[in-house]
Amino acid sequence: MINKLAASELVLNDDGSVYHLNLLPEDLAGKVILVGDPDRVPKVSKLFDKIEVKKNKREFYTHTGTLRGERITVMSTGIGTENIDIVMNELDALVNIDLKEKEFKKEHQSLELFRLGTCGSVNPDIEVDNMLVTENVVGLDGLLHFYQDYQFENEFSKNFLEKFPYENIKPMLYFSDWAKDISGYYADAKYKGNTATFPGFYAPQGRQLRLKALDDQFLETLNDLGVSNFEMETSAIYGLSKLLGHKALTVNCVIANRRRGEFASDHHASEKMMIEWVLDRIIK
Ligand code: R1P
Ligand code: URA
Repeated sequence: MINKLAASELVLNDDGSVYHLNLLPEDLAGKVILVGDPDRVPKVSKLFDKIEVKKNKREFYTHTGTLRGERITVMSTGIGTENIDIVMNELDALVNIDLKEKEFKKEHQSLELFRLGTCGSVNPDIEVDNMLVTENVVGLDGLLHFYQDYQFENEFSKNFLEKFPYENIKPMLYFSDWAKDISGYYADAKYKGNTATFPGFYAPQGRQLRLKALDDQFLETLNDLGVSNFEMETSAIYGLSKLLGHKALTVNCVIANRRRGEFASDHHASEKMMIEWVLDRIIK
């Protein structure tokens, strides 16, 4: 492997910060909350004791501060796995690459990443306004096909791949080792499940406005294969965390029940409940 990275490969801003996230290594804590919506960042950081760093570029807003004496970062990723590709590689560069020398560090640092997102359930029994922790994730987005050594196997993935009926879509499956032992953080979560991540919100998730989706039975088919909920980031977070040696755990607030056609009556209240629930558990 080439050790010294070219300026075109590890791109830095004039102040030495990583190109898209606009952060320096000292701006980042070891525990990082990832949210999709930039407006969710201040909703999290207002619960910190103090905020030391506020930086942004494009859809990537970062606040770092302390909570109950521990350093913590919250960052928005925007929508989609293509943004997660940037977030994960640049977060990793901040801790595992010497940005001045452009060389890999000898000691590996593992980050603890917590996605706090929103999702739609495809299991009719999973009710809106509740949180769901992702154990396994099915990537139907395609990002991880561009990396080597990407496929992870367990019982869920074997069964899913064997029965997945759509020939033109190549699923990638990952799981969080961490979610298997969530006793440390999320033991009392109401729902644990298998999340599917998509490269879109409408037909990719089986929504039909004026255009027809691939299959009228898409939600039922995926639910029958064990999928509990749909969103747009977790496959890339779990897959790249695994490859880069970071720990990751997703909690999504269920704001839509797709099978019953229901949407949360007040998704801001559900989001607030999720933020408080997670912060209470990750920093005691
Ligand atoms: C779609 O509305 C967005 O909401 C979900 C999806 O994953 C997608 O990013 O998550 P966030 O609320 O974290 O953005
Ligand atoms: N986010 C998604 O990606 N899908 C939903 O149904 C709800 C939130």
